[in-house]
Amino acid sequence: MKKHISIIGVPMDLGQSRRGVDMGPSAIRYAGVIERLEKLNYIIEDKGDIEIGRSNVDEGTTNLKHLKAVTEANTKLATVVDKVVESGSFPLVFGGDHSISIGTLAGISKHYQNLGVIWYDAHADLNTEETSPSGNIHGMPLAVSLGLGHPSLTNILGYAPKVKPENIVIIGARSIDPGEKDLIRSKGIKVYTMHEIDRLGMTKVMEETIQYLKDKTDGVHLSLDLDGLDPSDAPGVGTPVLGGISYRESNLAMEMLEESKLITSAEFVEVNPILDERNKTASVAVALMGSLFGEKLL
Ligand code: B3U
Ligand code: MN
Ligand code: MN
Repeated sequence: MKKHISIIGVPMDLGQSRRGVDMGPSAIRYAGVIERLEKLNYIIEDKGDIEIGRSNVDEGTTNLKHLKAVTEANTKLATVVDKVVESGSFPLVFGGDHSISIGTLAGISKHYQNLGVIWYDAHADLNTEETSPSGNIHGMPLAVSLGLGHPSLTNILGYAPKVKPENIVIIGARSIDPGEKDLIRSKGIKVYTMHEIDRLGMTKVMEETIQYLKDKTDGVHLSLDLDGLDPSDAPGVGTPVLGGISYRESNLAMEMLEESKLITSAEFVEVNPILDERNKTASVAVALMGSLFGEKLL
């Protein structure tokens, strides 16, 4: 039987402060994702985009920017993702900024006892309202998924937490805030910073990641922030950080994940075509999806 993939676009830019990332889903579709995955013999259902409300409501006492609109959009996303998982199709979500991971994980995790999460990112996204230097919710989704943060975010779909700290692996981190470092240490979260990637090489990092997750999880979600890659390979992102993972290393990582057969859902976020060079970053995202879904060089 042919495998089904359901694409969900989330044109969200309210989790951070640079406009244009709301055009990420269009840029990724324009870069030919559907044709690319159909060639690999999947049946693709494009569910279109989640509607993002843009009301300029008073947020009351919180420092969290656009809390209400981000909560509403993530609740809608969670409901759609939940149904996709229930139908047996593979959820493939396109951002939008990384705050959308709150909704993706809410929709997915209720179907698993022990969901694993690979967080491929220059940042740890482990801030809370108290530790955030910016108030931007895209710097918080992994903390929210651990049950830490504003209750309207942590309780989407009525349960928390969505993931356990021992089921998370962060790969590519190189810009980690002090409060995030404390949380990584206190929760014992596994992190491969650029230091470990350089020292061990991507092959070993992925072998260890797969080994670490394979026996204790019953599904693994890949949350890939394009700013995990080096800005020379993925310039179209809102918060580029020098010294990142190369395109080649990233393709290898995706190929190794494909071989492992561990990945049960994925999202590609933070593509901002306004800041990009001729849609390069969306094209990189699509190439990585090719590798993740089984494209071979020979
Ligand atoms: N850690 C910082 C910056 C940041 C997080 N995620 C991105 N940037 N893309 C913050 O604002 O929380
Ligand atoms: Mn991120
Ligand atoms: Mn990031």
